[in-house]
Amino acid sequence: MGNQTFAIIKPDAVSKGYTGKIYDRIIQAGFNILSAKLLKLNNDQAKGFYSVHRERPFFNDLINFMTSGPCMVLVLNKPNAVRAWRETIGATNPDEAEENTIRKDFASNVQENAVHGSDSDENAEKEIAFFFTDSELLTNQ
Ligand code: IDP
Ligand code: MG
Repeated sequence: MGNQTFAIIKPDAVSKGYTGKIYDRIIQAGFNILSAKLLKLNNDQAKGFYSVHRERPFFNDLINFMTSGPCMVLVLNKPNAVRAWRETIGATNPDEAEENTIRKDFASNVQENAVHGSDSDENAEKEIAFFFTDSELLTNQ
């Protein structure tokens, strides 16, 4: 299992002022932040990032949501990072998320669900490379 995963603090959470609280959760859960930046996705970035979902009925809404305002993209480091971060964020639908998970505490609904987490080491690597160059990671500085 790899030690890195990719996270997004999504536009709903940034606009509601939850960035700091979610950073606290990241640190309390034992992750090191290897890189982070605040950016506003454009249409091409959002469609490229979520291309696996392009046939899903919620795709257009998802792209509109993800481009609606600034989001924070991060690279997180911890042993078994992908699984550990998915456990920290909870289920996609906050109604199904466990107590004390980020989505349970900060998500509005199944779409505006506060955070993203990679679902495999392979996708973590791809998603990190989508937003960061190697030299932007602390491990390479
Ligand atoms: P994940 O973020 O937990 O990995 P995915 O199934 O990969 O969940 O879906 C990607 C994103 O698409 C979700 O985080 C959420 O923002 C949105 N999404 C997923 N399922 C639905 C849905 O049924 N309705 C609306 N939006 C959805
Ligand atoms: Mg996913």
